[in-house]
Amino acid sequence: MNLELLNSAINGNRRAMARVLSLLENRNINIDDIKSKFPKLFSKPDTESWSSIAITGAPGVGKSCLIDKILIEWSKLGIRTALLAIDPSSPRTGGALLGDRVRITAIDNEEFKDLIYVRSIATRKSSGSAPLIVSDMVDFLIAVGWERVIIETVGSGQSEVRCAAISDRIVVVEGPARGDGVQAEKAGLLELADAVIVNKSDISGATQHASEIEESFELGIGQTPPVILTSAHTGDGIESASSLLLGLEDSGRSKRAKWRERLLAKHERKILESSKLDEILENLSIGSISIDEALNVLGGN
Ligand SMILES: Nc1nc2c(ncn2[C@@H]2O[C@H](COP(=O)(O)OP(=O)(O)OP(=O)(O)O)[C@@H](O)[C@H]2O)c(=O)[nH]1
Ligand SMILES: [Mg+2]
Repeated sequence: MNLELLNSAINGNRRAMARVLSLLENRNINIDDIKSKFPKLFSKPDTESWSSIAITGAPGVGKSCLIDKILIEWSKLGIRTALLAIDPSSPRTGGALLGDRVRITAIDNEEFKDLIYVRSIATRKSSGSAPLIVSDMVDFLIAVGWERVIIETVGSGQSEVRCAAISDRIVVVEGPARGDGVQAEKAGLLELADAVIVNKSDISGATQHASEIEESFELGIGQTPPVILTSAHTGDGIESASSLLLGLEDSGRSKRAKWRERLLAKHERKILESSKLDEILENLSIGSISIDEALNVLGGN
């Protein structure tokens, strides 16, 4: 382990921090090794508020535009925020797409530069490990002093949903109604929501969709998460959304759904990263062991 690099990252050198994040992303360094070398950094007292928040929702609903505005609001309060934008596009075309998908202008502001860190992560190559890689990166960012970490991820696809589930809070972003109400897939994502933002309130159908979502929540059990209307274009609702998110509570009903996803992610990682995986796959393919036997070997401790 490169202690000099780690010390430099811990002391606030951004380039060193970015290099450590790359090492974590490429699985060339283990977060547990960093934790054992710098236990104090990772043993911060439990604060009342959350450290990581996922902003998730369908492509194009305006997550990035919204985050841009939220970053500005939080920067005005002096809050240091890091954004990890999960990009599911292929690493080959990713380079060009990444810049496009994350339109964060808040960092162009000299005044806020030191308060904001933005990084894209192309997850295609990491398959099932993505959620736990993101989780390691979040832990590191918080250990080196970032107060809040936002994870932007599209809310479709198992891996993306799990990237959201590793965070302390989940915000689901929606757009105006498209006439299809609240479908099953959407309901699955809404189950994880601690808050819902219906963005593009400048377009007709947003208010209607917010009501549809509220109604769908009323049918469920437990506490209903707040549903907020915003427009990242006109700025309507941004200030109140930004402050609501800062103090957002863990909606009890989303807790179990989050833990289910975390459990599955951890289990999947255990299997995918096992040194015995190749051998077990070979044995399965020649029929010398059963699936249950394979799981006993791979999923055990
Ligand atoms: N009318 C309107 N358009 C918006 C609003 N917010 C974002 N948009 C537009 O919606 C499009 C998508 O915005 P993004 O912020 O890139 O959406 P995203 O959810 O981050 O998209 P992906 O990262 O690709 O999943 C852009 O053309 C934005 O200009 C809004 O409040 N009102
Ligand atoms: Mg985006």
